This record gives sequence, structure tokens and C-alpha cells, in this order.
Amino acid sequence: MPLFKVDTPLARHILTQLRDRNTNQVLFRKNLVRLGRLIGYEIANTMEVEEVTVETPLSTLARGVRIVGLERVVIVNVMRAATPLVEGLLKAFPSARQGVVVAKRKEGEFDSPPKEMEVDIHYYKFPDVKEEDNVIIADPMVATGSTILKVLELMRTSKAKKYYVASVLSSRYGVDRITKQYPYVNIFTVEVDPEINSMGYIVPGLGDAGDRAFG
Ligand code: HSX
Ligand code: HSX
Repeated sequence: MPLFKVDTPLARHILTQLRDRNTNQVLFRKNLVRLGRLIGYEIANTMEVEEVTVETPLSTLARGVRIVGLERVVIVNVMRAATPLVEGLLKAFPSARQGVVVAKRKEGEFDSPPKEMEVDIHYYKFPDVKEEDNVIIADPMVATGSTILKVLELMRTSKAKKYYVASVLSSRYGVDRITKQYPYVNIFTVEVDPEINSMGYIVPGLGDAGDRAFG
């Protein structure tokens, strides 16, 4: 299951507002937070569960489940656009440890849609990732996939149980490129757009998520 589309009506409703050029900065940021929460819940819903029994206040036993690994999450914030998304993910995984990567694509206009873009990493720091951890790399946009591939490369020595990408909008090309190199990475995204333009932007897309969220 490398690609998982979070295409519930509510997630699509929020994405539509994000795409709308008339959506202002405050609503844009709030919507990224809301989607972070929804994507987080979808990720949690795919995690392994075990049956447990608890005692209720009525001194009666009740059977239920526990999601294994809910407490073992590491969220990687790909600055800066991912920050509101991470805020939402933390609602689903309140005890997550966090890593950060400050990454910047070398922007420019190319003759044709770029197949990859150079990505400068200005800083990164990850917590100690253990075998039982679930790593969620958060970046609202996956265009050429270059940024996520770079982050996965930075994390190559880590041996987590599972790796996820939490994104809002991805391109078909970017998803294929990541899953080809890292078939075990599960990409959660609300929508997959068909095109990348000659500047490496997803089309129809939503513009530059970092600029729209932060100005
Ligand atoms: C934007 O470009 C996003 O926030 C991502 O960090 C990046 C995605 O592009 P790509 O590396 O997938 O082409 O700044
Ligand atoms: C700048 O670009 C700084 O390193 C920021 O952290 C980064 C922001 O990229 P984006 O997420 O706004 O695209 O060089």
C-alpha cells in the first residue's frame, strides 16, 4: 500500500479551499492544521492493533483494541511549509518525538518540467529513531519528489518499523519516483495532481504552500 489517498469529503473540502487563490493566509494555515489531523488519523487507522481488556468504572471488563505504535511516532517537519501540518499531526500523535529538516529547492524556470530539482539542506536534526518507531515525514507538497528523497537519504541509517509521508498534494511523477526507490514508504496524500510545470510546481496545485501559509 505505498499510496493512500485521504480523499474523504471533508479532506477534499479543505483541499479545495487551499487551492482557491482567494483563501487568505490565516485560513490557509488553519486548513493545513486541519488536514494534518485528518491525515494523522488515517495513518493511525492503518497501524497494527491488538486486542486488550480494560476494567470500566462499573467494575466490569470490556474488550477493546490498542493501536500498537501510537506512542512510538517520530514526525519530521520539512520546514517551513510543513509546520502547520505538523501541528495537526500532533493532535493525532500527541506523544510524537520530532525531527526537523530545513530544505530549499533551487528554484528556477526550466525548458521542460524538471525530473528532479537540486535541494539544499541547511540544517537537520532527528531524534534517536528506534526499530519500533513509525517515522512520518511531513511536507504538504510532493512535486518532483526531490525533497522527500533527500530526507529519506538523510535518514538512511535509521531502521524504523515504518516510514510514512504525510502530504496534502502530490504529483503522479513524484509519487512514482519515491515509491520506485523506496517501495516500503507509505505516502498519504489528499490528492494526486497530473502535472508539474516548467518551474517544478504542481498543476493545478495550490501555489507555494510556504508562501501562502507564512507570507
Ligand atoms: C516546496 O517544494 C514544498 O514545500 C516541498 O518542500 C518541495 C516539494 O518539491 P519537490 O522536492 O517534490 O520537487 O517548497
Ligand atoms: C529558505 O527556504 C529557508 O531555509 C526556509 O526554511 C525554506 C522555506 O521553504 P518553503 O517550505 O517555504 O518552500 O531557504
